[in-house]
Amino acid sequence: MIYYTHMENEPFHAAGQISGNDISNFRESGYLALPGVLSPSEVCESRQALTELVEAYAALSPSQRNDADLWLQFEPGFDPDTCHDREALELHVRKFMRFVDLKPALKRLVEPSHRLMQIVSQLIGPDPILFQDMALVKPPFIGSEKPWHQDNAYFSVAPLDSVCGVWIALDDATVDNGCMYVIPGWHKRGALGHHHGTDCEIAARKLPVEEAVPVPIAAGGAMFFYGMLPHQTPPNTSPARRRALQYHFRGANSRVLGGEEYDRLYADETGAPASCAAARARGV
Ligand SMILES: O=C(O)CCC(=O)C(=O)O
Repeated sequence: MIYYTHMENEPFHAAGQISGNDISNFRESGYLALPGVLSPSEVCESRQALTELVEAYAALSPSQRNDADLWLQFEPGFDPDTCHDREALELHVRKFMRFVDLKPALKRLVEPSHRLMQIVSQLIGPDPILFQDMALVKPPFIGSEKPWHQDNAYFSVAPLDSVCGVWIALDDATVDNGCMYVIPGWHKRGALGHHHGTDCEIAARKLPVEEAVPVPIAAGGAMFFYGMLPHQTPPNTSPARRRALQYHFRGANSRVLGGEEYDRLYADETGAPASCAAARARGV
């Protein structure tokens, strides 16, 4: 059953049900964008939770920050230890990681009864396992690019099609403020070699970047996508914030492999290990 939010007239997947067509589109294109996966109040609580994490971080001394459970990454060139203004601190955060045990509002979204989990279960099977939580927040004007990559380059999970990322817009994500871009269907093309440039990335010449499509999503909507789908987000060149949560799940029967086993599985068309760890080991 699809409800409508009173705010934006966007469908709200209150019951977490998706159609057979949605599932076929996910399998064929490698992604599925849905509006209203979070309710307006969940969007508001999630934004508030991120602000509170920055407040908690601001209260720590530099040495406490190194030891804290909470992990924040800032935009290049910004030193949080020399900034004593909380708002400026928040507007330079690029990434948060490992917050589900710190913020109940962000944990509720991945409880089995939540519509988000019900959608993931319909895509990769029942009882999906959460194995990573993060927030990617592109501040106005300075939010930097995330280059092309496959998320499986960062992981070591088998089978490769058992990984599903869920990227949730907490602000309207647009072409100007850095929405997702994907290459539909390229989750079926196998592992693509990664190297370390500005980040762990796939060289653009290995991809048909002319086939890339933007996936603008209104706040509360989410993109579900395979760990094998190449994707990228451009810099935020606008005055608008672009906050997003991202959770990664693996299927109930999936396994976490050791390095050598994963190097054999996640290998490019020549058989060369393609992951970020393999690139680091080769010094590229
Ligand atoms: O939200 C973003 O800007 C990039 C997210 C992403 O692709 C990732 O962290 O793997």
